[in-house]
Amino acid sequence: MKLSQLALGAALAFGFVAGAAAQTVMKINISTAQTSHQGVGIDVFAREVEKRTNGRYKIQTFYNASLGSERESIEAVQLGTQELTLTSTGPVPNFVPETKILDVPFLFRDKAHARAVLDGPIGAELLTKFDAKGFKALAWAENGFRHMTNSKRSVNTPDDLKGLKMRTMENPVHVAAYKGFGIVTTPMAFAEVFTALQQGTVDGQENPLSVIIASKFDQVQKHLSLTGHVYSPCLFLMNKAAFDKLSPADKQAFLEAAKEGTKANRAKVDEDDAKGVADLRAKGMTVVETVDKSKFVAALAPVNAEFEKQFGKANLDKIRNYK
Ligand code: EAX
Repeated sequence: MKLSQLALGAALAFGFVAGAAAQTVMKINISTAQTSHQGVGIDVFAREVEKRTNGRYKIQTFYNASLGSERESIEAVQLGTQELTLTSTGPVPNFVPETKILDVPFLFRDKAHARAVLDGPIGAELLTKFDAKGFKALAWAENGFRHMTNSKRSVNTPDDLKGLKMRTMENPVHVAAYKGFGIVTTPMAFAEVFTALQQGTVDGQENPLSVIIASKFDQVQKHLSLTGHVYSPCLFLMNKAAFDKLSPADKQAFLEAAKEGTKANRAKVDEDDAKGVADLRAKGMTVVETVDKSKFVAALAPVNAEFEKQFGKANLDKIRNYK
């Protein structure tokens, strides 16, 4: 072999090794479809990480709970067997109990209020609570205001909820609140919900319009009521050790990519909220657009008294009155 050939071989071999070493591949997943508000969020996140690190980090995206349910994925991120996940905060209190306060029904007036709280000092402080549990919480994102669907009847007043068997998230605050409405609660991972609705294991479920649309629940549910009973945040979560290994500039890149992902994700929630009702009616659902919220709030008075004891009225008021 000529010297020049040897040099070329060495350069190729070195180039290959250096190239392989220079790109770190990480995984992120969601429980909903790629077309969903969450899918848009992680697709933008992946693109922005690659762009901002000049391709040194590649983010592989997985949809439809193909890597596991939200609870399983949070666990995997905590253990470090998976680097990243975008999840609703539904199962998060099992890991970081401080987030539970956000699940209190009728806490937020509207999306602008919720986003302001999460993007402000209250949200920032909550994000720091993840560090001690093995996570780096990169940013809040959004699932949206949750609404009730079922196969039995139109829900106009809280009385209409009595006796309905509904799937809930694996979240203690939700379960307590929905029991307060007289709902028969069945906590279940999201991936099982479509089949449970189809087979009639449960009568209904509750989720934001974005999730109802992306998951085609109109195929297995007749009635939708815009109860907006609870706001559902999402979170970009990363394994803490994986984050700590990044250079300062790359840390910044991941944080900014998550912010960009959130922007796209919230824009899609807004689009779904604007078009969702017409879309779901066209697919055959009966939609109650306006309910008397004060009646739903009143029905939860005993449960709310419990929540005020548990979380402290001052803490709840701090969120309620945040401007
Ligand atoms: O994150 O479990 C749920 O109902 C969630 O809202 C859904 O998985 C989207």
